[in-house]
Amino acid sequence: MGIAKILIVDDRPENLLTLESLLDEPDIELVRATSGVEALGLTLDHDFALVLLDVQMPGMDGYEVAELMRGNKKTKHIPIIFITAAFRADAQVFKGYESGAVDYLFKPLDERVFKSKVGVFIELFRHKDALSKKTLELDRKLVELEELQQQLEETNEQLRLLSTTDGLTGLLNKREFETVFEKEWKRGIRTQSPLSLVMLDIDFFKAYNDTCGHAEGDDCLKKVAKAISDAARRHTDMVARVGGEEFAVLLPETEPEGAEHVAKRLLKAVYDLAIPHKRSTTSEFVTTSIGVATMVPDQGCIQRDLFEAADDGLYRAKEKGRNCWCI
Ligand code: GH3
Ligand code: MG
Ligand code: MG
Ligand code: MG
Repeated sequence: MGIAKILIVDDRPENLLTLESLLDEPDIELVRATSGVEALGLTLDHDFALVLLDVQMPGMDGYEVAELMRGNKKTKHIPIIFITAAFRADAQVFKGYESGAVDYLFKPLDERVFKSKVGVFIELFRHKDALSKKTLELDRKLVELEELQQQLEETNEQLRLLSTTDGLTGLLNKREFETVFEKEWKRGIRTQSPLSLVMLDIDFFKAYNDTCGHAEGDDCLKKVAKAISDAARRHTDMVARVGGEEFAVLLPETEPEGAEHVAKRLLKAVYDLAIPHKRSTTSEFVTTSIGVATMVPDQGCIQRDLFEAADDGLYRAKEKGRNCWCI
């Protein structure tokens, strides 16, 4: 248990001695003042559990000290007990309460009454002290919890990215693409607007890997992915890596003409990367074959039909000689 500090204020040293003898306890520390001014100064420097204040003092009297303490933010919470020779019926007693005293004690002091009243304030002080320590501890815990919460959010975001994107290219992965595709298909049913799908496959990529090595193959995949991503310009366009060297671009609310336009742009964007490909029979550079399809969801068709139509287009583009697109 901590030490409780009590300020005793009296202009007469013999009165201070009486108070000291009554308060001679190991868990109480006494601080003495023999004037109002001295007492006020001390209340600013210490955290007192209680002030025992003489009323009649030359210069600044007890009432003035109490009023000034109540008027100061730093000292207004400190309990004050007046010690006076006045009688209980004396009108002065009320003045004391008005100036901010919490209690009165009368001289000559009754030891039992004195000790029990002082004891109440020491108890109160200890409770307050323990409470403010708990509050501090709780504040610290709260900060820790907020930090943990933030870490958790960051981890969740990392997990979300890991589970929805492709590690090599940063594009949506196949699973996320299927989720998005289904969502857009359902939205298309509600809005009855056309949904287009473009499927791309890199030409002779096995040969590219075989001649340049797997690492350079990966590098090529990254470049192609970025070119496709940059060329799909609408913020609603969704680009995914759906196979080793296969990509899908979903174009919501896009008519066939718009989708064909995008297909042409994608074809050119990859070609313009000018990545040398020695074993391609159609071009000196890495190229793609592209299939395009458009459907208004639910008008006599299911989601799978759109995927198969785009895939058919891709197959025909390969048949046609690659580095081209087909509807
Ligand atoms: P086609 O023109 O008919 O599409 O021929 P292709 O060689 O591109 O097609 P195929 O399906 O025979 O080969 C695809 C190759 O893609 C096989 C594999 O070496 C390569 N590949 C698939 N995934 C990866 C990958 O993550 N990194 C690398 N470097 N290569 C990959
Ligand atoms: Mg006095
Ligand atoms: Mg393929
Ligand atoms: Mg291929």
